[in-house]
Amino acid sequence: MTESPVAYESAGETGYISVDNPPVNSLSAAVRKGLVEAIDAFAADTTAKVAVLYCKGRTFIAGADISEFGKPMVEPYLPDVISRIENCAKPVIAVLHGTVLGGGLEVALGAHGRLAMPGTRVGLPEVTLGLMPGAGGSVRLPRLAGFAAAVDLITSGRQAGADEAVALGIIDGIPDAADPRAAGEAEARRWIAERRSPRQISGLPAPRPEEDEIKAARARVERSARGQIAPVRAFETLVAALGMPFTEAMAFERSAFLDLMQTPQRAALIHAFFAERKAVQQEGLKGIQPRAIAKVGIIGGGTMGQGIAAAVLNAGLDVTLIEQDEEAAARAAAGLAKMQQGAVKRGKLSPEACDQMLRDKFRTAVDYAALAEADLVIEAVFENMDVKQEVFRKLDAVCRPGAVLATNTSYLDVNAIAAVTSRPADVIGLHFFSPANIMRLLEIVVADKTAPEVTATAFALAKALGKTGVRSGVCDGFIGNRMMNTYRTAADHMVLDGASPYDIDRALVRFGFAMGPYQVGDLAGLDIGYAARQRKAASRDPRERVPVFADRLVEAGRLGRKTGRGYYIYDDETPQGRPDPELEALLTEVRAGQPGNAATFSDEEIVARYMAAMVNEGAKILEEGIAARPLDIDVVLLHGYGFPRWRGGPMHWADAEGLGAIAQNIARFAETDDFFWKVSPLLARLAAEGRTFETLNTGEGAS
Ligand code: 3H9
Repeated sequence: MTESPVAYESAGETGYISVDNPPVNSLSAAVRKGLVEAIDAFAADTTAKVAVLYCKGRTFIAGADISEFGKPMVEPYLPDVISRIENCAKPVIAVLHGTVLGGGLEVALGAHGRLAMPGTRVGLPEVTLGLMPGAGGSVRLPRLAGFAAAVDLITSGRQAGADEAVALGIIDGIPDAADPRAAGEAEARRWIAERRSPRQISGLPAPRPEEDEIKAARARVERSARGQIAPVRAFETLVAALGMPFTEAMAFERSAFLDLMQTPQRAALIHAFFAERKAVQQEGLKGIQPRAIAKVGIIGGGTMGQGIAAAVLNAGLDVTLIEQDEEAAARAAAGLAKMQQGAVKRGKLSPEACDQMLRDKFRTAVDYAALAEADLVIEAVFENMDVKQEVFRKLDAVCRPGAVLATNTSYLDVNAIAAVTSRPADVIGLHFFSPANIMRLLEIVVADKTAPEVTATAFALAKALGKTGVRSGVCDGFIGNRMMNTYRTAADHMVLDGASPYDIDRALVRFGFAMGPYQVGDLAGLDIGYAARQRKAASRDPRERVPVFADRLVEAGRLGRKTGRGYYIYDDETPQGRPDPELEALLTEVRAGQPGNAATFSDEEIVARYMAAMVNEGAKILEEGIAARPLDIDVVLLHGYGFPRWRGGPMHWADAEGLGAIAQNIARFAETDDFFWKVSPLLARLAAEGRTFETLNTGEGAS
């Protein structure tokens, strides 16, 4: 028989219930069963007057065991476990530490008193998994903390720090004790001396918010839900349950929770949760020690170089930034300081820490010799092969043996960059996304000769910077930009064939993207794509369709937001952009003489083409081994390209949509354009075999 992860220990007048289920003490079936048995043991313990419930390891219970979701539920169910705790005739005090989330907080709300160690964070993050609290969280929290706080925490899923949790009445205090057990011991002694009896949250009256307050809160929740059903369902359930007796309210919450459990959004969000964690787990790197990184050099102090410098400094590392001359170096330093001030304003950085890091950990230089001691150098200069190769030649000359040499190129061949050095094994691509101090994605581009130790170092760096590293092989644009180029092209073809860019943006925002492709283009600057098209013009296949309209805009000086006009017009009245009435005339002119230029595209057709292009390119990327697993692609699109998280990423979306349907769509599109639309053999094979991309994530049937 395996030992229970929950223990009951009788120690005189205090009983201790401890949970030990690493890594995060999630509420597996064994923990739920163990909790019931421990409560029974406490109830039967005639000497113990108060029980202390605490957890071993890094955190109090961090929630239900997410890996059990989607599988048949096993008794005892969590609401029943919590009700056993709450209905215990003797008081139970929960002592919290770490991240007390979801079912973990619900367990704590079943206890009769709650303390939280300094640094504890509490929250009900179920909506971030497409769920809502399912074990009394939305029924007990309003009774304890009031309507507004409960709605805020439950519909946003955000975590509150210990101080805020005290202010909201969620916990009773923050003890000054060595550990949760010691804190519980002292509190139990106090309760025994004061002869306290259990205080049940279920016995408190539910708040009665005014209609206006409910209406305003509903509007806020609906506005921020952006396509997600869980926050809205959680809100409506919470509100309706306020008018019900406690037991009825609990059953009502449970039924909404079980409904949400069946939704594709829940499956997608949980896929995203595990994909993020699996992306950084690299089987091939097990046991390989990363190199120590303390001193980082950055070449190039433009927006990207500044963002990388900020991210590296925020991780506590030392930065030397190289610019061409003193003036450019001063500009870069000023830009960085402004960026860090922004972090101070957002409360992400204390003013003292900001001053200290800029003073002690950051310097600029114009001479590469300043990089002699660097452990890692990240090049972020102009995107041009000759320029980058020149930088790497210089780095090769000055850097110490063992230094990792990284390029932040977003398209160029990392093998060709490595080849100009005498140490290609030390060269790797680190593709940051702008703004680099904020965006979570880091594409780790492993070149042919990159040493595994260098790749391991890149993953360790990503973790230290608080980013999610995703491994990519070398190809034009790596995983993300290569896919973006393809789905952007599918959008451009629709425009050439008669669709309005505004309709395309609208359809894709409705699908859940943060922005449509033409809004993104305006934000990034239309000159970027223009320059790339000019570069490739000479080698272009004559069958390739060129988005002439995009060239025309640039040639007319309409570069996007930075010039106040691109696809949209940006002015004081409409800083977010409004459609330009002159664009249609330009499009009509460009389309004249093109085949199929009178086509109309429904929102559904727009999404079908855009997504088919994305998924098909993803399949090609897998076939070529550029991405190792479909989940890596999902993480790239989720964290770097505004893909709606509640759809799980393009490859997960494709599985849910059905690979057969997507392959058929591609065949239909190819009837009029078989140059662009070529179904990936991998996609065709999976579709024919009735398989999903997910089977490649698990290794099942992979080839
Ligand atoms: C819920 O509670 C529903 C209830 O209302 C009702 C029920 C009836 N389950 O993130 P990390 C694993 S919904 C299973 O790298 P960190 C994770 O996969 C749940 N596994 O560490 C990883 O495994 P591996 C509400 C879990 O320190 C390892 O633990 N709760 C769970 O950066 C370490 O995780 C949540 O949504 C879980 N619940 O962050 C909390 N949590 O090493 C979700 C983690 O094999 N969890 N794992 O890759 C988190 O937010 C973070 O994991 C946490 C720790 C903040 C706890």
